[in-house]
Amino acid sequence: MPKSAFVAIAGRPSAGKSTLVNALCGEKVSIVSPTPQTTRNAVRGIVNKPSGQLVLLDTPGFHISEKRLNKRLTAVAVDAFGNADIVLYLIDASRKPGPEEEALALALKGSSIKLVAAINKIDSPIADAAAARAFIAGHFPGAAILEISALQATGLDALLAALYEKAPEGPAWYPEEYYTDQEPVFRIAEIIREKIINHTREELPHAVYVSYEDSHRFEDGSLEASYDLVVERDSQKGILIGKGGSMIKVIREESEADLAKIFDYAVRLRLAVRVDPDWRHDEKKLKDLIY
Ligand SMILES: Nc1nc2c(ncn2[C@@H]2O[C@H](COP(=O)(O)OP(=O)(O)OP(=O)(O)O)[C@@H](O)[C@H]2O)c(=O)[nH]1
Ligand SMILES: [Mg+2]
Repeated sequence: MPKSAFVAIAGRPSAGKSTLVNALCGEKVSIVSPTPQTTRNAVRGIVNKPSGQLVLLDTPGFHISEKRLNKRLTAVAVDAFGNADIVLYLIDASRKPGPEEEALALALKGSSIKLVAAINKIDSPIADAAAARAFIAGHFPGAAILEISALQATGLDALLAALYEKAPEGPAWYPEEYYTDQEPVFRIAEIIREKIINHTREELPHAVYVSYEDSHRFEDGSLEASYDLVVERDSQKGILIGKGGSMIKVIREESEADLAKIFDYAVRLRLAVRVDPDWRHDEKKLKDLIY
């Protein structure tokens, strides 16, 4: 009987959760950036092996903050932990475990789910795997602890073996050829958001959402899709547009180049910038965008 499990990935912002999901799936499932709080949704990546199927749930980083957006992100993550068969707890060896790591460990301890722990970024010159190991062993005595580099794809076979060992028997949830269940409209918006995050600094990456407006399919199979890059204030519009439209052009071109690798049809983007005043304070909007 093959195995089948939902595996939620838990970790602080920038621990490398999305990089790991992409490495395990062998495809760009989830967007990645050096800016914390990049992932905003429980994004599913699917691993298919002869021994069965793992549905990986990438989650927003677990972060302690009074800001509405951050609270919502953490709530989405905690919700995913509760809905999983296994939690894969990812700890960043290049950062000291502080109060936030303690809070995350406590949140995971409270639930009765199976846990596998992985120490990530062991390739980093400042990695302290021993400190991470001691922290995990202190909170989860007897837990399986793997050492990996999601970036360099090392230690992943042993990690998969540990996950399959814990997985219950059961039928696959998705057809074997699937590596994600995301709709194209969402994936395109995410790729655009990744380019925005990677080209802007400080508050702007957090102040933007990407909204699908409409699309048109041509006879040759290509797709033209319109998206709005939505900011909180008028003063932020200029940054995204750039001098003579230079920034929005780079965002569009880099996005289209990535999309050409993901889809087997050409995607042309029409991007515009607009303001949705203080959207991060709007509870209903946050629920629509972050789930
Ligand atoms: N050196 C090193 N860097 C890594 C590794 N894994 C991820 N990173 C880097 O860490 C940063 C954050 O990676 P993400 O995968 O976006 O982290 P995340 O946990 O998904 O972050 P959020 O979505 O913000 O919670 C990026 O710059 C990655 O390139 C690793 O194994 N080694
Ligand atoms: Mg992420």
